[in-house]
Amino acid sequence: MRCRIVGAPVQEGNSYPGCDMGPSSLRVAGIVSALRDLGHEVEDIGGIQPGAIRPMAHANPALKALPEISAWTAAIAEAAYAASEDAMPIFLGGDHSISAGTLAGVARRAADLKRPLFVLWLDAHPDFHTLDTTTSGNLHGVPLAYACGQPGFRNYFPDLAVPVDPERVCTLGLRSVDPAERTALKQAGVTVHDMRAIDEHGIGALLRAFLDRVAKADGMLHVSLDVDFLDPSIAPAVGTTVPGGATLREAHLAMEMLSDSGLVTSLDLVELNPFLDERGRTATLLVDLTASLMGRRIMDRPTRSHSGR
Ligand code: DIR
Ligand code: MN
Ligand code: MN
Ligand code: MN
Repeated sequence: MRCRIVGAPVQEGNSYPGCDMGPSSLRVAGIVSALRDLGHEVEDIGGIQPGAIRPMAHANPALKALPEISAWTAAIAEAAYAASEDAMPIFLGGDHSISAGTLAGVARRAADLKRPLFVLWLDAHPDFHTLDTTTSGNLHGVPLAYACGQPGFRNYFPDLAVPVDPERVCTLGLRSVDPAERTALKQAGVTVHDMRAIDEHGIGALLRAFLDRVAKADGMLHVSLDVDFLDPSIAPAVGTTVPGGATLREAHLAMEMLSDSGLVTSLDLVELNPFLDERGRTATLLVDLTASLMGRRIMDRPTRSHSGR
């Protein structure tokens, strides 16, 4: 497979600075060599530059860095569209606001190819706020709503070439959902699997059902992996840790099933804050998970000791 690594060093969508170092940390942790070792052809195109910032006023006084994230979204959407032409793009965040752009770009690509785009959102949070409903004002809380064409983004974020159909979105791992998000997710018809569903049914059964839908529809599949999907005990390097997340094995099983499916056409690795990491532990885990998603199997895994490295 041809993979294209695209850095999106955005930190303004999050109130804890440091996510702009995410791409560097993932590169140091060996993302490129891990993919090459699996036989993939890897091109690292470096980092996206933000577009021109234009001043903006909005009625929601909580909003933070709206002009900056709007400019980033426009630049990332263009880059994502271009990067997905002849390769599988792997976007290195950056906070989760980058997915406003990555989803906009890959949705446009899927529309060109006349294939339905499905989205697997692996996160403690659904990031389904609009500019009007967010109370934290952190724009890493809005990308999925924006990409799904929820109201209130016009004149602030770039117009979408084509929205993602919310009925083709599956969120997995939720355990922190704001009231406005609950209502909007239900109304839009997003498939929501919270941590309780994972506990009760197992991550494998939930993911299998979704992958079957994608396969039946001959869909493309975008996977968006937020570090806080994982339990903080294994992935501490994120500003918004929430206890009770996916275990190491749940996460690897999900990646291995995604790999077997052959359906994944693009990937985000987001919210890694290397300033909060323990000697690259979380970055290394993200690289290992990406390797599982791209074909590494237990029998081929490098041996890691119990020291966690
Ligand atoms: C919360 C937290 N729903 C917000 N969101 C986070 O700020 O809107 N998303 N942390 O990843
Ligand atoms: Mn998120
Ligand atoms: Mn999150
Ligand atoms: Mn987040």
